[in-house]
Amino acid sequence: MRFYRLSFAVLVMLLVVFTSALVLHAQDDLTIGFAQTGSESGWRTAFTEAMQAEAEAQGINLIFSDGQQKQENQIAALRSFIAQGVDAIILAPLVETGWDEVLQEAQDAEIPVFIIDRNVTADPSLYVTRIASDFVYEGALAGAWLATATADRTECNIVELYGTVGSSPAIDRATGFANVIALFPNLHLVASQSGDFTRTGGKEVMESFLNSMDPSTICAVFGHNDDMLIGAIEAIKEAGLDPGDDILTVSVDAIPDIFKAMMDGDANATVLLNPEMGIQAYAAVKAYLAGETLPPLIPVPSAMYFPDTAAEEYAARTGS
Ligand code: GYE
Repeated sequence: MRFYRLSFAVLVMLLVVFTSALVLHAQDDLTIGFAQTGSESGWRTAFTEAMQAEAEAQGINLIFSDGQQKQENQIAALRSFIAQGVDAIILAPLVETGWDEVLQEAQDAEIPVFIIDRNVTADPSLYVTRIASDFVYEGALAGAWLATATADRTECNIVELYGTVGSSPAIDRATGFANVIALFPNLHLVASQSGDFTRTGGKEVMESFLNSMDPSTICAVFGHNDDMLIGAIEAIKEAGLDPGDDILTVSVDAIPDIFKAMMDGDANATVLLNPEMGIQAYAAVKAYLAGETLPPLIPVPSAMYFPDTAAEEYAARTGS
């Protein structure tokens, strides 16, 4: 009897060792398909590089696809990942809607999908979790800073450089910003137009604002990202005005070039969007594949930066 009890215990132990070896083995050979939106901004490029570097550091086989700002390319990438039988898919969606069908296809093929960065409106049962920052909060932070910076002004007309239409950061940052400025009667949002998160788009939109209204009546510009704001800085200078002084600026991302603009006195504030999300994303994939249950959202914290630390932040990011 004692012998049987002992051998049963040994059997259980062997089983545990065997299954954990299987899980470890599976995680050793992890193949993940990553569908990126494109390379529209400095932040996006930093995010792609961070995802690739972290995959390499962890020995993950990352199949990367650049959607080139087209949802159909991203859907095709997901279908190709499914056909290749990857262990998991990480999707950074361009826009919020239109994902249900392909997410259902992944689920039917038993391939778990993890959403990263931007949000989707799809049924949450079609993906495991989302790793992302709170874009409404980012917009609110930008609005709160502007309210403080203009507290001594009776009127402040603001123009907004809107991100990609239909993308969650554009929708949410606009909402967070509008919610806060609505609390301050001196703040007025007088114009908003999409620059598609690109530098050239931001410049064109700012030029059209400067041409369509008396430039001296523009008190501040809110850019949904730093790249559009940097484009706008050029337009403001070309119009003979002083960005960061005649027109206050606030934007989101905290890329090296916005710190450079702060060092030059051209930009006033930025909200951090951390591009180092690979660490959390791959940890989530591994935890899920090991049988853990994950929360529906894995939050990535934000912060704000101002000219006083710009040189330090620039040096930390560029090594110069
Ligand atoms: O702010 C912008 C990029 O999806 C939140 O996308 C992200 C945004 C980011 O193009 O620079």
